[in-house]
Amino acid sequence: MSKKILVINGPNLNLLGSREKEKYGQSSLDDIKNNCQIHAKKIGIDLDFKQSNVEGELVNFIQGARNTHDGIIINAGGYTHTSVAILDALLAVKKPTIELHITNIYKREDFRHKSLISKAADGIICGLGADGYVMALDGIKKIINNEN
Ligand code: CA2
Repeated sequence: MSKKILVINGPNLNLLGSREKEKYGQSSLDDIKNNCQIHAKKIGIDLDFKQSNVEGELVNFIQGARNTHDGIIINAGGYTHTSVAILDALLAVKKPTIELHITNIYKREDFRHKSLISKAADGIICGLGADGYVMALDGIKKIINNEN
């Protein structure tokens, strides 16, 4: 049976492609979702793709993946740098996890240099733009199949 991956997007990522294009690129979140779905089909994985601006909803998405998904790709947006609750949820569900950022957070303001959720991540992709999402699918497939 094919592996099922949950892609979770945090606050303000619903604005992608409409503002701050010089920072976050031209692609909308729907464009990214479509690209992910095309790539997922190509590599034989099932995909769910979600976004919320609400911290507790992100926690619910993670908890909801416990019995339904084989891995998590998460761009927690600004909550990356603040959310113990998201870290705790990821640690609790213990799924293969990739942390993802469109921008290189280490090239930006100091407060973005610390990620609270990295402790729960098997791998991190950052600074590769929207392409990072598709790369994360390849990465999580390898982690799940122990090919990394
Ligand atoms: O680089 C990333 O993917 C981030 O997770 C994006 C977050 C930021 O707080 C993190 O430090 C790094 C912000 C997402 C905001 O997205 C927008 C998109 C378009 C217009 C405005 C905001």
